[in-house]
Amino acid sequence: ARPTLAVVGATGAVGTVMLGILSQHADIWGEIRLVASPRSAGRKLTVRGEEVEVSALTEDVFDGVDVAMFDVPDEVAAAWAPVAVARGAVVVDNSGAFRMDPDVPLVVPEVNAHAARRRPRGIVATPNCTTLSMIVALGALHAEFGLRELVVSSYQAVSGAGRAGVDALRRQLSLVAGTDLGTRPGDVRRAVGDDTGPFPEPVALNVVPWAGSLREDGWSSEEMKVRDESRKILGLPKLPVAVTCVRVPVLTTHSLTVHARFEDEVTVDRAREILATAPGVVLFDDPAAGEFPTPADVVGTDPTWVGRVRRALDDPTALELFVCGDNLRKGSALNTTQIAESVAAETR
Ligand code: 11C
Repeated sequence: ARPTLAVVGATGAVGTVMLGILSQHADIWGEIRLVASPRSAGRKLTVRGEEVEVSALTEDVFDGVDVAMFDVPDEVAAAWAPVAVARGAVVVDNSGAFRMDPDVPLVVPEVNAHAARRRPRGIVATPNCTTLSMIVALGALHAEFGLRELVVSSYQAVSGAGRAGVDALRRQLSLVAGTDLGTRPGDVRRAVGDDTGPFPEPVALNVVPWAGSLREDGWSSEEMKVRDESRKILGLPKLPVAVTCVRVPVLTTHSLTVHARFEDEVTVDRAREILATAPGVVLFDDPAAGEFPTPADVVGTDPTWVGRVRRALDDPTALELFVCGDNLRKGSALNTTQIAESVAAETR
């Protein structure tokens, strides 16, 4: 019999993309059970062309489930993933609750697929969408050149903050469209009002150098995640990583500028060969022809797109890159689904 899958958090921004991906990979699973908070229970969602009623998150909902994909807040995952495991499921979790647990592998199949097989807690974690938007390309370069240091800045889409982020940008854009706002200090803020949704400042006609919550010494939680998770996935626990996370008025697709320093001298030609052939990566890099990835073209696609590949002007061991990845697909739903499918394949 084909295995049973539960999707926990089926009604969210990532859950919705998961259902779309599951509909495209239709022959893997037997039953697909959709689970959400009691507030959403009873709603009907479409997956594989069929309407499925959403069940409330209870202990019993995991009976008979082989794999459970979770996309819920950290505290919900922390409480409920062990319940699903106790009922016999392997959990693939997209929250931050377990990523840095030494007994939970943090997996990106193109980079460290082998890690998913050692899971003493019955849980496999999938990284933060910002880490994921660059790590497939970096993993390929690391395998050849040996990574020594990373300096990155992110340009993060509002859907990283879920439906509330999307609603906030749409609302703000409707308030500033067709006006002359954005020409005087504070005019956008006054037009948008105090309700800036999940962001600390207006995001329409703006960039906001903040994502997540405050950690020690002025760092944001998002910046710490990019550093800690990159180290764990690449198996480089001391890798120096400097990150600045920035929110931009893009709906979906995170971008990053990357300065990556390697063990020895690198050539752009070899880097381009690696990126052009790495699974899950598309090299789109011809500035003379106006070709480089942008979120407007990358959104809705699966790969990590890389452009603007240059050798650092002042360091022959370093590369500069511009990377884009759909934060709801490879950044969350697709990576989670890939891991769930590889777990299902083990048991067949
Ligand atoms: C964002 N990457 O763009 C974040 C949201 O640890 O999975 C995802 C937080 C996480 O806001």
